[in-house]
Amino acid sequence: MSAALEQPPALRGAGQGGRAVLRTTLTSPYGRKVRMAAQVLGLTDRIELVPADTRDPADDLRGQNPLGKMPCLMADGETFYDSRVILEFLDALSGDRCLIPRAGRARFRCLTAACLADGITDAALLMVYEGRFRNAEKISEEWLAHQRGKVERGLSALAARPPDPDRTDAAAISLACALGYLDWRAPVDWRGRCPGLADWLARFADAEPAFKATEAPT
Ligand SMILES: N[C@@H](CCC(=O)N[C@@H](CS)C(=O)NCC(=O)O)C(=O)O
Repeated sequence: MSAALEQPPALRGAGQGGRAVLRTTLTSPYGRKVRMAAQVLGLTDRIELVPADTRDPADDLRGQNPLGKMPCLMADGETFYDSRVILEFLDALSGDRCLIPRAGRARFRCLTAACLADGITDAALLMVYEGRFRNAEKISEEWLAHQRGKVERGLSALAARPPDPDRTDAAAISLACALGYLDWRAPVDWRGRCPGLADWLARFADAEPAFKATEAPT
């Protein structure tokens, strides 16, 4: 059978009803990217969410992703991580290719903006982990300042050139999830520093129902 005639993969897996399995908590900002993408692409019903505990050595997650990180998607006999790869996989699967432009300069601009937003989340997460994994007397203010600089410079760059708030692509999803995480963990006063980005998030949340629908329950 030629590749063109092959049955397309269908997000099948070991979840209930043969659904694919997504390992993530509802609070993970990267997991939220995937949950948002699935909703935007109309794939939510084909994915079962199975919570993961990244600190528990007995959790299967470390066997599924040797890095022990979530999100991790098991679909169609394969395991996919990290969130960027999963977004690309879901986008390709949906056939619409609306999250990441297929080719050209627009593709690399979108991916770079998404990486910048993810990098803000990475730095904010490292600030949170500094408090979580170290005893109070060992917390490094220098390290926290180093990470805070990344968050602040990243926010300034995105405030200067934000993605279109009326268009849900990978860059907008990453930025919205990064800002949602900053709201939750508050490692910097991002709303005070970047009121333009606060306006951006409000407009994006109005335009894209998947943002509010994927908020972690409080
Ligand atoms: N680049 C990864 C980052 C994933 C990540 O760091 N996830 C956090 C949870 S929000 C995690 O699994 N942390 C556990 C660890 O680093 O051991 C992605 O985009 O998926």
